[in-house]
Amino acid sequence: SQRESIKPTPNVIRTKQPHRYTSLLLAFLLACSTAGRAQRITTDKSAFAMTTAVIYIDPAEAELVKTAATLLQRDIEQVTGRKLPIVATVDQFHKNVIAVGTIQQSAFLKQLVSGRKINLKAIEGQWEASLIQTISNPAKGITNALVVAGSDRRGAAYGVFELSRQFGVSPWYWWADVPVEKRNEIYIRSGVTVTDAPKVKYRGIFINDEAPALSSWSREKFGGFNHKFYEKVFELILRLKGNYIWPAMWGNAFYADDSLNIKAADAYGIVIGTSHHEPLMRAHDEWRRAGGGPWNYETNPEKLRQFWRDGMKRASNEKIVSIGMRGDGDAPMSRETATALLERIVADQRGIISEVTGKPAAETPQLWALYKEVQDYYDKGMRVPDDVTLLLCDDNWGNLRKLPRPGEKPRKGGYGIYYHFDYVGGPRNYKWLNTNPLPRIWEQMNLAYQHNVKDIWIVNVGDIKPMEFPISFFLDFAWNPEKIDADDLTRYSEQWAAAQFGQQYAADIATMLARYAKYNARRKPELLDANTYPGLEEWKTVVTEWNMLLEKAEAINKALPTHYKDAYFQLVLHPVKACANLNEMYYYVALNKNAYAHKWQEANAYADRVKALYKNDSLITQQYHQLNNGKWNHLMSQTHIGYTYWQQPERQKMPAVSYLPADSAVAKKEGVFQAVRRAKIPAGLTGNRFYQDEKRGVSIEADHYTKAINANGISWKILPDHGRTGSAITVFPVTAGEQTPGENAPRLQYDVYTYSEGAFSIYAYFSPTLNFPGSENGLQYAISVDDERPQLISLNKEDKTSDRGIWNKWAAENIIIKFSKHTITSPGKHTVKFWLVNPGVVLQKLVLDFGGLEPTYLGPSETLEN
Ligand code: REL
Repeated sequence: SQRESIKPTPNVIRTKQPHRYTSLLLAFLLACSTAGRAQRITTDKSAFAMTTAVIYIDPAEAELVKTAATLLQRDIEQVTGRKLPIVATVDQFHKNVIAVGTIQQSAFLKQLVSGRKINLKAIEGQWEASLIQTISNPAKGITNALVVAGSDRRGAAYGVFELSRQFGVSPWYWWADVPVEKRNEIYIRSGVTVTDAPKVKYRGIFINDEAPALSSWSREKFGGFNHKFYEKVFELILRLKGNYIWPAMWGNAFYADDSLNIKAADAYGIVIGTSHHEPLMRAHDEWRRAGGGPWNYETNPEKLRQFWRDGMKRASNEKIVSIGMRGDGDAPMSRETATALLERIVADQRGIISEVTGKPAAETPQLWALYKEVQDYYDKGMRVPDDVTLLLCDDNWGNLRKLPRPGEKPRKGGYGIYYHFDYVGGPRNYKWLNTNPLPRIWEQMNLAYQHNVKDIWIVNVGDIKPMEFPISFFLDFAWNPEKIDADDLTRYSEQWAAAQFGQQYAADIATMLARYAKYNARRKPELLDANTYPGLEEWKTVVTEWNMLLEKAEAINKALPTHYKDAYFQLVLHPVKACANLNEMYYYVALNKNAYAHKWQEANAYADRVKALYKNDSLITQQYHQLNNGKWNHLMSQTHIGYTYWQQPERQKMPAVSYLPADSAVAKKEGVFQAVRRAKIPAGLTGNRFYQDEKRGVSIEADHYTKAINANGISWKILPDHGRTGSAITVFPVTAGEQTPGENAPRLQYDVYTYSEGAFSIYAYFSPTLNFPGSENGLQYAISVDDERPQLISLNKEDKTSDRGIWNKWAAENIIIKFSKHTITSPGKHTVKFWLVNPGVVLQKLVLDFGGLEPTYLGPSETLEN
């Protein structure tokens, strides 16, 4: 028979996993350690009591400092019920003073400096730095001062919002209804000076793909994307310590739609940019509105120059000017577009910039975005002047495409990253819910930071909601990437959860935030269908995981005090509920198909269940829209069921199901119609029952190595919870040079035991990292078994475009799977060796296939030893 003709294949078992328990212990110890941020708030009643003070601010300060002081006044009032006076001079009537100001403008601060009551050297001349300090007897008649000093206007504001955060006003208090913690008094610890400043210069968000959800909402609540809307957005950005935005541009134009938008930007100190394909501060839609003719510099240069000149004249505020040119409306320029033409466009644009500003172009911050095909122009040699920031871009799916080489000559304008949490385009839009797990954002943005990308970090956040958690993380990480390590993500998430919901359930909530994003990242909800998981068993496992998560999310919802519930629904329960429901719906479509094909009578009940789950999807949306008296109406109106190609369907459409005529059904042979809701994972799934199962091969999570060999200053490090199933592993420093496998080379070893000998294959699963060094061979790894000669394999050199071909598969499946063949000549212990060649390679899983591996989407679940 065919079976007998198959070569003998080794049966394999795995050895113990030495790291499982150590890593658990480590996680526990980390969770117990105290917060990284210097805490200013105390319960010590002899400390500085905020409500006994006035807020002083010099009338000469910039609008932003006044805005910050007013918000501080409001925050204190929200917490304590007491409204502090804001005063313009400090005198003996004010015993206690909260002095908010900048080194440049505050008369009181200057007085303190000259009287040697305070030393501001630590922040002087810095970008956005702040210093917070209490001083007793700072001046005649004043008992105590709490100084919040900024090296500039945003520095002062960040100092204020750091305090607010610490005394219990979440940056999300308005945007996610996070309740403000009430207290009678806020005491500020004395004797500690805290200084802080960002590591990344411009940190911001792009409101994009804003229809239908955010557009309908902003229309209903504010009358559109006007200054009332933007004031809310700017306040949020400031509280999150960001400073930069690309405003909404789907049929919207920030400068043209409301002349007060620019004033709001200034009052909140937010730097405005226009997106990557909107040069010289003009929204794309304005060209359409103006009827400017062809968007073509060869045939229509005069009109374009005038259009851009007007844009520059109007944008008198703080800004970063996008330069360069793409095709009309985010399309590539024609193939024939010559680099020479683009260089001329840039030169002409800079001419306009200097003409309008009356200064050399280099004095206005500019960026050139290497988005999609524009990167090819760069790769073919096109350059822009050194003062322009090169905005490197991800592939729209959170995977960086290019980074400066380590040791590359620094550029004056430096580098930035444009990243995505939300996208409209292929292989499919993802705009509905948050599908961005922190570990991958961390890993990619850390890579960027370590490669000296420090000038701009901007992320496409779609409708803002429901990206609250990853937005917080992106901006916190941008503030200081050196403060958050891969191991700190659990702690970060717990602190974030505690800041929104209090300490009691913070750890559980953090786990849920991590879990739902991880599950969603396996495949974006818009890409799911009944065929996503090739086997019903895998489907069932996935749905069971979702439903267990939901069970937990609902239990916490029950236990949480009522005032947290609106926020909890938006931030935690809704995505879990909606995605558990969606996955289960597709699972039942798969069950229906299978039962129908077998003519099992259960087919009809499965079909009914699909209908019920489909309906439930809209009920869950409705629940969101009704929250807090309809405050968030429309925000979940993004269609997400019924996709037929990359673009979203106009309307949702239930997946097709089939009914059997009553008389044609036969009884099902095995299994029963059973809802997987609330089911526990069957014990067997984590036990050893696939031990020697040819169909499943042997599956090893990457972090469960037997031995990690560090060498040449390079160390292996686990990226906890990174990846589609378990954790992942990579090396640090990420800028290390290429390594050659050899006796003293960094590698991971995985011991396995076989009962026989023969040929087998190894599938290696990687995070979909792209060829960011742009090298001929892409990123490589090497693999061998025992003393075999290591095989050198490229992860990603086939990817040439990052918007078609094999890349579609990598992006959609969020994995790159590589394959190698091996032979062993005797049974017994064998060692799989995974060799480092290039850093940046992130290994998630190894699967050994002995000939009969059944198809799965996530790979077989891990094989465990007895
Ligand atoms: O995600 C992106 O960067 C682009 O698809 C968008 O920036 C693009 O401008 C689109 O919204 C419309 O033009």
